[in-house]
Amino acid sequence: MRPFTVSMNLDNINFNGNHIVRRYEDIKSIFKSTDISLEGKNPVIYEVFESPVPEQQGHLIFLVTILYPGKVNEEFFMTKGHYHTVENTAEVYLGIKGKGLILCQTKSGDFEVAEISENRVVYIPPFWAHRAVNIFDEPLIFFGIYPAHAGHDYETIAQSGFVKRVFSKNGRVVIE
Ligand code: M6P
Ligand code: ZN
Repeated sequence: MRPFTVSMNLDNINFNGNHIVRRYEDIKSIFKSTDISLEGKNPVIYEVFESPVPEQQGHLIFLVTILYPGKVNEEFFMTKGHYHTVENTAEVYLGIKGKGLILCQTKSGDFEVAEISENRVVYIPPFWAHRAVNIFDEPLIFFGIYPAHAGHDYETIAQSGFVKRVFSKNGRVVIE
């Protein structure tokens, strides 16, 4: 592979790699309850623009995630969340726009919440699952980098979920 550059222009983002789009119907099972008001609209909850890099050890995948504002009943829009299949691999996020929380947890039950916002860097160490939550009324946009061979383990989260959820209650952000 040869060195390359891509544009970070958010008005027209495209890294020429995978473009993942997840809508309400694709991921509604991750939320505490279903929301009839979203059934017909089936809004896009988030999209990810990945770099065109082979999923091989040695490479780094970089990406931009756009997590839209919204709620499923009282629960803020969020990503599915995952452990890495190769568990001893880390990830770095750089906040570009908006405000959110990165929920992190380990299989032994440790839990941590990291705030992400413009110009804030979040380091997710090896062995920590991660899920982004948009707690603001604008899109949460962040850049990320992780080892290209890491892989996504969604199954563990699908089975046991995250320890905590994030809700909007009376205009306040509540983690419970
Ligand atoms: C971040 C990264 C990606 C991930 C994306 C969406 O951009 O962690 O690797 O794919 O969020 O999250 P998820 O894969 O959990 O749906
Ligand atoms: Zn990851």
